[in-house]
Amino acid sequence: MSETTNPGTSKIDLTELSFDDFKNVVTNDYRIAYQSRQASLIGRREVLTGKAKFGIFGDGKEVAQIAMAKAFRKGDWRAGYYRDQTFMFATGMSNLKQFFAQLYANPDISVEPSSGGRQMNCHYATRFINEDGSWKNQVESMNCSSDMSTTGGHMPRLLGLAFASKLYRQNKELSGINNFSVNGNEVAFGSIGNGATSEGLFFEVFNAAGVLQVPMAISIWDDAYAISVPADIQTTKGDISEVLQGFQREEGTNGFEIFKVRGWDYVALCETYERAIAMCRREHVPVMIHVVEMTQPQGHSTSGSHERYKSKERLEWENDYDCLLQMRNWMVESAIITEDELAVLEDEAKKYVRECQREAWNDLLNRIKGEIDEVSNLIDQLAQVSAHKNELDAINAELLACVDPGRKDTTAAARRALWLTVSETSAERKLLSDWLEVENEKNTDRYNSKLFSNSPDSPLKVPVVPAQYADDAQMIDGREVLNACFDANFARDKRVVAFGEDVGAIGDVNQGFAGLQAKYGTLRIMDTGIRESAIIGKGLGLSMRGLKPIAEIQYVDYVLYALTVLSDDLASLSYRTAGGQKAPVIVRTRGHRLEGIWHSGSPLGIMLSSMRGLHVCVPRNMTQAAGMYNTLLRGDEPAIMVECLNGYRLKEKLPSNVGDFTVPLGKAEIMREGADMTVVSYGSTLRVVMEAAVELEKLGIYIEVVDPQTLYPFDIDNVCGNSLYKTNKLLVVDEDLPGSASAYILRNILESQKGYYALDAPPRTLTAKDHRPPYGSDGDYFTKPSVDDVVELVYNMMSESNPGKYPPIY
Ligand SMILES: Cc1ncc(C[n+]2csc(CCOP(=O)(O)OP(=O)(O)O)c2C)c(N)n1
Ligand SMILES: [Mg+2]
Repeated sequence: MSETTNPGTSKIDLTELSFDDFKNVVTNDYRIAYQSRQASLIGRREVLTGKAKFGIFGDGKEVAQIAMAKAFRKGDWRAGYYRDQTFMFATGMSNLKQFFAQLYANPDISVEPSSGGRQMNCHYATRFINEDGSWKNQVESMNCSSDMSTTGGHMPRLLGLAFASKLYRQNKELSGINNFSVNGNEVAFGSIGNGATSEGLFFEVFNAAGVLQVPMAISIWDDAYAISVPADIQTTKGDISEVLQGFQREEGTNGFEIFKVRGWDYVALCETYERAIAMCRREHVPVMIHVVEMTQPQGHSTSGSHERYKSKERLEWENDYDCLLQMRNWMVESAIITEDELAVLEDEAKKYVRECQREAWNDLLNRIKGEIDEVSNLIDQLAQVSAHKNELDAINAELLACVDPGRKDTTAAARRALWLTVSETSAERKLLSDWLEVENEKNTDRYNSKLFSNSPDSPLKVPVVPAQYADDAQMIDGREVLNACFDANFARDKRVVAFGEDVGAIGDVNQGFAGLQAKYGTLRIMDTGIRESAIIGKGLGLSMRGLKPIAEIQYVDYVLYALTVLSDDLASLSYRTAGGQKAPVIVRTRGHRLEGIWHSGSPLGIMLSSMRGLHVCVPRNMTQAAGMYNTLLRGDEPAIMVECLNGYRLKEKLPSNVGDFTVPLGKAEIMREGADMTVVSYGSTLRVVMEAAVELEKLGIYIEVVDPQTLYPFDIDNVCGNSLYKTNKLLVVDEDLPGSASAYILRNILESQKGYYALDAPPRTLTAKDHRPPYGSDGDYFTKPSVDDVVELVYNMMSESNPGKYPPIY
């Protein structure tokens, strides 16, 4: 069979088409929808017979997606959810063979380009960056941002994708950039289930789009259920477009254009999408198309059957109003096609889908069979010379008997054969272990690669440019150093934009952007509403479309309000697309000690464990922060920067190359040398430790203070570990909770850097207490590590080792 082709769907205009053309268009649409339905039916069977793990399909949603695809153009974007296979087939962004390759978790991106087998089926993505990480031309392709399984999780990204069109249209400085936009004409298409509209993210983004007036077209696929929970438990009045009527744009107001259409009415759907999207594209008004009366012919997913919770009447209604059946009836009644012609079409479609399924299955199976042959030959050869012939034969027999074998079976067989023969030496055994080594490398690439872009533009590869200082360099407030850095970067690169709460007019609550909106305009430095998830979503969408966003979360404590977007979407993007997509967002925030329970947070442990896929920068002062911004703004990977809240007014020396010097990520610095103990700290506690070092010197103790500067990556050159080999004692100080970021740091030093072997005393951590810091200086003193705490803990550790020299203080 030739490579699967996607006929695509064409515009339907009853006034201009001849009957034959019209018939072709309609027939072709029906064919795509019918093939898609077959894919769902076969897909479910493949799961139930054990060839795939799980299946969720777009049956019952086909016809609306055909209509939506007609309005989708090159340059446009999709951010949707797991029901959109028909849309993906109809636009040509995916095809049937890829559909099955994903169902079978084929890790080869040439066969399964959406996720390289990493995501469940119907989780789509187009690969919009090249192998080397560089951008493809997005204007010439149709673009699909990567799906997630979380209901509504994609909404913030959708907003950002739409917002990019607005900036490309309105900011004339961007007009020279033509591989991302043509005058902002691109529409961001979203889809979401009726149930998922109950999520907070939906409402947050919906409101933001109404305010921002962006070309966002959100389709709600309403099948009246969210798994088993019916609409009246999900939605006020049981009807989302009804309750959102207040968002309807009126004469002289902003807002949405809201449409409601039935999911089985092909003609109405085509007309609605054509009208809605034209308006959205032309006027940059957000539109919502509420598609009602949709069905789920096979229930929600392969996890259960809907007969358990739908009434007999409902199930009968779903049969009668199946969109394919309704479209079919309409085609026959309107004399567009005959029953006989349809029978041929349907028969061919069934065969075609089956063929695609078989090809996809055989593609994977044949590769694995080849690997089984290889490894079983090697085990067989080993068996001939081994004292464990019988056991090795048994391993082989088990491998060869595997039903639906996978790579875990081949690798496990090789590993077990090597265990058995651990005390033997032979050329045959060496061949097997060599094979395993090569396979392990390939499997690491298949299953563990691309957490970051790792491209030539990775921030880890940005050249290091030291800060330079004029002889008469000014000492200025830390915030002014940052301000000068941002100013230089806005001037240097017109793609840089910054936004957040109070970022625009007043230049953020600590004045880092002060004066910059007046200088660079409201399309570069922007205020936003109080909507942290939407802020990060904007960053995601803008950065996917070639801009360089600095998305500000006012205080680190409010990062939690954007955590799902940061963790589920941004952090996992590169990994879950196997390097097919990237979003180099710089998240700017500030934290550590100040005053009050929600203004003193330092939840680095939360960040480290939920945002693997972002660099985590914890600069000790604003100069280091500026250098890290300079690095990140020249790189292509996402990061979060936690500035020290209590550092903006401390004086720092202004580098003469404030917009150009770079602080490399993952490079720890020794802040003070000492032979008695290695003390590792970062952010605001670093200053505390430096003060403590002065006091300790008076007690005859010399600590070596190390600032890792970034927690991810952590101290690439083993500066901490090497220091520990000198001092043999280790203390980690931070103001996160006990066992949080400090445990992460310990693990890096003791395990990864092998520091354990250098210890001559138990390693310690000094952190905040288990609760949040009370408001007030006393609350801070008794909750967060103070200079006094550091001095005493260091002293006590020395005293434990040598009580004669360091008698107990009290
Ligand atoms: C954040 C989150 N909560 C819960 C789930 C589990 N879940 C998956 S699909 C689903 C129902 C979604 O219903 P709806 O939005 O109406 O879409 P439909 O599947 O009906 O098309 C639920 C609860 C999830 N994936 N993500
Ligand atoms: Mg639903």
